[in-house]
Amino acid sequence: MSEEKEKKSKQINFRDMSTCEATIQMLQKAAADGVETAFSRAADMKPCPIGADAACCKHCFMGPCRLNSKDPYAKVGVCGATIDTIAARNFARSVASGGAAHTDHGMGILDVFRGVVNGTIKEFKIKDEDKLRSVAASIGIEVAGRETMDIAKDLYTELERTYTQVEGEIPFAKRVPAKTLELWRKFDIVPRGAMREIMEIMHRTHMGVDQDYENIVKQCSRTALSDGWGGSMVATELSDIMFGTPKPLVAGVNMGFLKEDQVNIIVHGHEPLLFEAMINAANDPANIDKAKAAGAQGIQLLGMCCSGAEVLGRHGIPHAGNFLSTEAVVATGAVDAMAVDVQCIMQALSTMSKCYGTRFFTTNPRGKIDGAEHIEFSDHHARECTDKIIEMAVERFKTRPGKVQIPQRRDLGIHGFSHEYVNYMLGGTFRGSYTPLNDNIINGRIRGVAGVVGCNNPRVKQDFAHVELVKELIRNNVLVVQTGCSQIALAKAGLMKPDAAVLAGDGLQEVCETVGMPPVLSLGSCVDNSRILIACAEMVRIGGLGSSIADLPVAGAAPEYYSEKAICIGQYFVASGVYTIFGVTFPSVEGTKFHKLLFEGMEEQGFGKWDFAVDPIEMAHKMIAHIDKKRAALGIMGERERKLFSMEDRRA
Ligand code: BF8
Ligand code: SF4
Repeated sequence: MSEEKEKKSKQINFRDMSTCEATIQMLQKAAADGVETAFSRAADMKPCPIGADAACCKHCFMGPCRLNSKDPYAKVGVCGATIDTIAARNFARSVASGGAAHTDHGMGILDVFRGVVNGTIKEFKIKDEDKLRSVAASIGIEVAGRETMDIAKDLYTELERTYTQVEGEIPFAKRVPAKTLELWRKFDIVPRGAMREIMEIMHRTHMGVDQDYENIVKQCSRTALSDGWGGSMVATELSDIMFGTPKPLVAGVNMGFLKEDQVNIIVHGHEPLLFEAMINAANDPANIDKAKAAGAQGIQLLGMCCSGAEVLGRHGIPHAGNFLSTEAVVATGAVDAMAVDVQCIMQALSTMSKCYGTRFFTTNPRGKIDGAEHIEFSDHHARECTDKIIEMAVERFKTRPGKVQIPQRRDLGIHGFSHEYVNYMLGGTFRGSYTPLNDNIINGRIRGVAGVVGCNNPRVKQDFAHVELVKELIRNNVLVVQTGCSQIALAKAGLMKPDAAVLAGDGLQEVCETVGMPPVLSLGSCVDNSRILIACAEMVRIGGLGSSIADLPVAGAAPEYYSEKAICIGQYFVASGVYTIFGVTFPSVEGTKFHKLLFEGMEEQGFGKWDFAVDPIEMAHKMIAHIDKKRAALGIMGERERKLFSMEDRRA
């Protein structure tokens, strides 16, 4: 970086920008080495205030048109587009892009499933037959007395419709509680295939098409639902079927899992395919021998971001850190290779890797990066790519610059909760069920359930809002479920250990101690937010908490989001009936009709609603207030009975 920038970067107090000790240490090292990161770049580049309020439009070349967010109705664009149209269109394009990311990821998994089903792919197989049967049964496929492969073929054909169906409802609409589905039908937002919904949103946001913010928001809901109950759910369910449904296990998070005497390989990105193949390659004795011949003790694989979060829960592979640690980890000098696929890969990793001699590989034809070495991953010849990366990593180990610096932080916790396991954990083997969860919500030991998910963003202190928000929620007896980078933040803070229950309110603490679970449950990657949707549907089905998802005492939050995927996730939760609050910034102007529709109108229509707060404690109390509002409506606000659930009660 330039001398002036370098001076500035050295002046930054990274403690003001992150609460992750390992990341802070490595950011300081990078600054001392004269290497810039997202933190220093963010300090150097203020966000555009007009863009931040979604008050500019560049959807055609009569513009770009910039409105004044201080006086939003004073001006219109050259074509006459109002602030509501402009903001709604910008929002819609984020939903389309975020939804496309998840559904295309799901499509990649579906491609492999097709290969497994028709026998052309040998690297992967159907690992969890029970899950295959239960997913098939949930969408009306006959399973009794049928061969696994016959069911798998039918499941493939059905799930392909999630993408391609031109009319009618996507298959997983069958999992939606009846009253929620009825509301979607009333508003005509039950998704057809995701390809159609995303195409339509792109068409409608072209200049001169949909210029009614309410109509645009309806299509936002339909497209987002085709992600949550469509592409993301396909990704989760087929990944479980092929790679195994997660069950709780002890696993570690943080940079201390890099080993000075081993060949360290980081896999960063989102599709579990590359990672699963890499695990097989790293366990291959031939590859281990190569590492040993180079003087290493072995091969250490670590995850980052979402595919890392998946294999953390599925296989206990250690996780090196969340989104804002991806550059910092390279500064250790201990990363011999970083292999990436798609999403949340900062382009700067390419230059950063050069500075520290890390071999940096792109593997997916969708995601090449200038300056990176591309070794393409093929579903049909997965090991060609992974073996080559291991070979290059071993080469780099041999020539590793003498001194590496690994922050010695390792945080163990329990990961790998799935909707299926929560069922089993609470209800036991013979009567797996959400009944005990509902009972404990009704009797008030658990006040409600919150999903705390999403990214890091260098505009706010890394991990701070995630950790403070979750601590405040559990202190108030709200059970927290997590995915994505948020989950890694809480794992680093030690909240995924059962003994973290001491930080919970007495009711939640009692339940955690009885079941032996932590007060914060780790569910996986961002596509695994679909597990939260299924859990909500199950809570409705069990009964006692209303008849639609909108009746449940639940709330969702993404306190440090940066990604368009998060906007899509937020919209599908809101459209499913969940109160959803975001931090950092919100892309609309307060007081405008579009803003009011998201923050008030949708709830009046029977959906959930959007909300916004930067301070995590304020955020927690807004979520708790919503949970209490739902409890009051259900008539379960009263004193809670001081008795734990028992088998006797359940039989009665
Ligand atoms: O899908 S939480 S920073 S890694 S976008 Fe990205 Fe955000 Fe992390 Fe995964 Ni999700
Ligand atoms: Fe301006 Fe309208 Fe073109 Fe947008 S679509 S850039 S508001 S003229």
